[in-house]
Amino acid sequence: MLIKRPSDIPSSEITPEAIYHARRDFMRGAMSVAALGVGVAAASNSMAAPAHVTDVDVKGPAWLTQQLAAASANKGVITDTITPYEHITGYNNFYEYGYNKTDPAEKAHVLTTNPWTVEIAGEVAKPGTFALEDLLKGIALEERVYRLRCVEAWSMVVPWVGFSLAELIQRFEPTSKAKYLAFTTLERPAEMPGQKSRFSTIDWPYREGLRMDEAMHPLTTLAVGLYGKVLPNQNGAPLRLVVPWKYGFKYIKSIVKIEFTEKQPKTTWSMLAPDEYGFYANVNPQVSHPRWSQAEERRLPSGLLKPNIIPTQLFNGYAEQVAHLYKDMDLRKFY
Ligand SMILES: Nc1nc2c(c(=O)[nH]1)N[C@H]1C(S)=C(S)[C@@H](COP(=O)(O)O)O[C@H]1N2
Ligand SMILES: [Mo]
Repeated sequence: MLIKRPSDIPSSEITPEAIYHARRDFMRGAMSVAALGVGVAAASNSMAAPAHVTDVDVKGPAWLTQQLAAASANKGVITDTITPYEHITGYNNFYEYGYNKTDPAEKAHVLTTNPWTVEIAGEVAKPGTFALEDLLKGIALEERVYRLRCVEAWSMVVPWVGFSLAELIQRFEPTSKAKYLAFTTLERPAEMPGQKSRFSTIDWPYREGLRMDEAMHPLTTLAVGLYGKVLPNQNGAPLRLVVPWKYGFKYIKSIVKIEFTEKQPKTTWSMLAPDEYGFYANVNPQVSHPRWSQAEERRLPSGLLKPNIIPTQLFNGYAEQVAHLYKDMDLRKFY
């Protein structure tokens, strides 16, 4: 395996894919070395990960690490350059930890994500509260490289590891009344300082929702990993939603409850500012936010000298796959 150690290459030359694939190869290598009975420690030393990767000390339970290592290769269809790990894990929106982009990376490590349970409720034949491990049993994880477009007009390209939400939905046997899904984030102020803040305007817990056909779409993903590893807490560990054709605020993090409902559920940002943020939140360059245009986006990494501004695509570039879901809808009205 002839891969330069990423730490030996000046950062200006690092292509994110190189790091990514080096890491994947390393994980595969470590697995086979372990199987041969050779010391894994020695293998780890010779293929040390770059500092910024080990900075985020993501330790998941053994069952999850094993499931991640067995994940199949990218099923995404895009050729965009993957955003470097340190940007995906260092520039976050997660108001449970504060309003600054660096708050989540600084504070989310205290969150206890193991054990973790998810309540399945509402219009299903088989409701219950399930340990994450049981929820994921028998599910084959896949790498999925998708664009993420935040409503604030920045974007990145993220190599998630996860699976189609549809797979999970079918297990619980939704009733004929199940028209929507309502998701809820953990509420645990002791570990989420933003939930205690007097300056917070959010009515905790954070909530999101999808229409059933959106939830069943094969692109709609529940992610448990990032860059082949356990999802860092700042990115919504241990379980977060990914809906690549919608604005980032739909990608609810650290999910503890999924309820099947007959009526459209209330969602955090549309409750807070209904004129600015809708339930649908489909990426649309033609429908401006009341305070800014959505025609363009700043693709990370982005700096003062190289802002890296690119045009925003309808449905974030996934129109071919998802436009039919909205064929009879006025996208200006249902934003
Ligand atoms: N619980 C919760 N989920 C959340 C948020 C949040 O503040 N709390 N922010 C959302 C927003 S606005 C965006 S853009 C994405 C950012 O995900 P990332 O930090 O993994 O890039 O998470 C979304 N999910
Ligand atoms: Mo966002």
